[in-house]
Amino acid sequence: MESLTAAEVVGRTLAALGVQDAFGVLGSGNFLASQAMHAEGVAFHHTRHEGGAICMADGYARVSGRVGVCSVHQGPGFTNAMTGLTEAAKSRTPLLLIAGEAPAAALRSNFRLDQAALATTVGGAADRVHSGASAADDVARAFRRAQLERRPVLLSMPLDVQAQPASDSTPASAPLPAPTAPSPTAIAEVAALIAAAQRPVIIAGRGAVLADAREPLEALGDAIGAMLATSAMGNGLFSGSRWNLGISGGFASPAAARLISESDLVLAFGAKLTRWTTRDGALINPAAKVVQVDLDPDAAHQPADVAVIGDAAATARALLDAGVRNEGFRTDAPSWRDEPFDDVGGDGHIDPRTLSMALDSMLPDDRTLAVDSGHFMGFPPMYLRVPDPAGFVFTQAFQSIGLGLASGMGAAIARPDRLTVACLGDGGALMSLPELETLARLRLPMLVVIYNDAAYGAEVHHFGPHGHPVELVQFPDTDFAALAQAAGAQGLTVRTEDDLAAVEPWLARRDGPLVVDAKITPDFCAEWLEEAFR
Ligand SMILES: Cc1ncc(C[n+]2csc(CCOP(=O)(O)OP(=O)(O)O)c2C)c(N)n1
Ligand SMILES: [Mg+2]
Repeated sequence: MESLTAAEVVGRTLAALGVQDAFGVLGSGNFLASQAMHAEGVAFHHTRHEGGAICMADGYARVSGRVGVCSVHQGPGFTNAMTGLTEAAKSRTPLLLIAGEAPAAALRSNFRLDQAALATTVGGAADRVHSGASAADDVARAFRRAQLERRPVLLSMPLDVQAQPASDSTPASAPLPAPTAPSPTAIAEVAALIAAAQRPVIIAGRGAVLADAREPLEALGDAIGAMLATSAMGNGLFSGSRWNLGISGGFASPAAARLISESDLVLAFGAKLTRWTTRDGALINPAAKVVQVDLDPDAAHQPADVAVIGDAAATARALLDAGVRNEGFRTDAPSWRDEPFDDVGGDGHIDPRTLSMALDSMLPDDRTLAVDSGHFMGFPPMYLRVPDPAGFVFTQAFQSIGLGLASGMGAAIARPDRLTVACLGDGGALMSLPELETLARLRLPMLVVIYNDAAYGAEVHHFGPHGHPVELVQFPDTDFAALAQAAGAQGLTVRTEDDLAAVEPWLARRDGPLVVDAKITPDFCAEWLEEAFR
């Protein structure tokens, strides 16, 4: 048999583990491993910046439930991926990042860098291919760790080790352990609080999504008469339910916010109750009891009356098994679409709410919504419905701008059965501009909507009202339709609702990406942002 190198075995092992797609930028340090996995049938999606590659792997993992795989060159290839890696770590995305590494003895290599320290400092785990003999096991261990710990794992591949002779070995695949069950004492304490409550509300977050907890949480809601809500990260978990209040926090409609703040028992499942989910605590009634169910004992951002260490689904089932019942309080959930507003469009600008509502009506329900960061970011989750949590990719765990486009692209590759819509600000779009070429080159049938106010609107609305000059964060208008066309995508400029009619024929074709440059009213500030900066 022809002899293999460790680099080749890395790629072959990833294919043997069932990896179907990988994302990356190739350099000499990751070429051979990536080529080897590609030769074994793994689709390799080449981006133009490692920041895009890591975000694509993250978005892919979030909507598919599979491990995202990203491949980068050592040193700068790796450091270019740092922001996306941090976002993935904070979002608990299972992701494997394979990276070249300068040989241990190459003390003067330009590429020399303590990659493991950097990866762990941002919340990832770090491992290494130790030798040719161990290469297959090293890959399998790192891969499993990403699944088990639900976080990104860096697998560094020192160049000298990559060249060592190695052989394939079938990676052992033990089943993943059962979800953590809550303690009976904790269940009894929660049951007592439920029995004493008049108006319980369930707020489910990303932990509930990862635990696949919709069904037991809905059953619990039925049993105890609770209204249902999610954090922004859990958006979509209760889609279609009559009792679904939507997102708790700044993005909640006034009617939903009132109902949450009137609740006397908040049951948080896999939701940290951050300042965003609670509007700085304002949505939690001072008299309300708070129950925090999480795998992480340190998850709570609010003091909880009862903290339960447990998986969200397992805990909801344990409560049902304990026979909890209450009449509670339920009412048909309000929605943003029922809230009237005065359209502020005109003068060549479209109101971002009008834009979002019109898109919601036009686009197929079977969709994935990816949203970048910025002032605009509330409009898509408020007005554009998603079918389930896999239909929502919200890259806000690190609150970075510029991650939404590539995350959406990864999601589009993972779920070609759905229309992916990436909503970006003009600032975030320009920060991720290299991936416009990738988007066009890969011919992803995606809709990119740029909420273009020709400004870092978040900063304009933050500092402007306090009397600061804001010209530094206001820019000449960018023609994104022209940029899209130059990159090989279709482009459309939208200034009125009527201009959106041109999206319809594209929807029928979906023959590659369409970039909509929506010139939104620049001086209109969303209420949630106004409130956050007050
Ligand atoms: C990488 C990064 N740099 C800077 C910021 C600070 N920041 C937050 S929002 C924002 C403006 C984003 O502008 P744009 O994408 O146009 O969205 P808008 O706020 O205008 O809706 C900036 C610069 C950030 N969050 N992340
Ligand atoms: Mg902007």
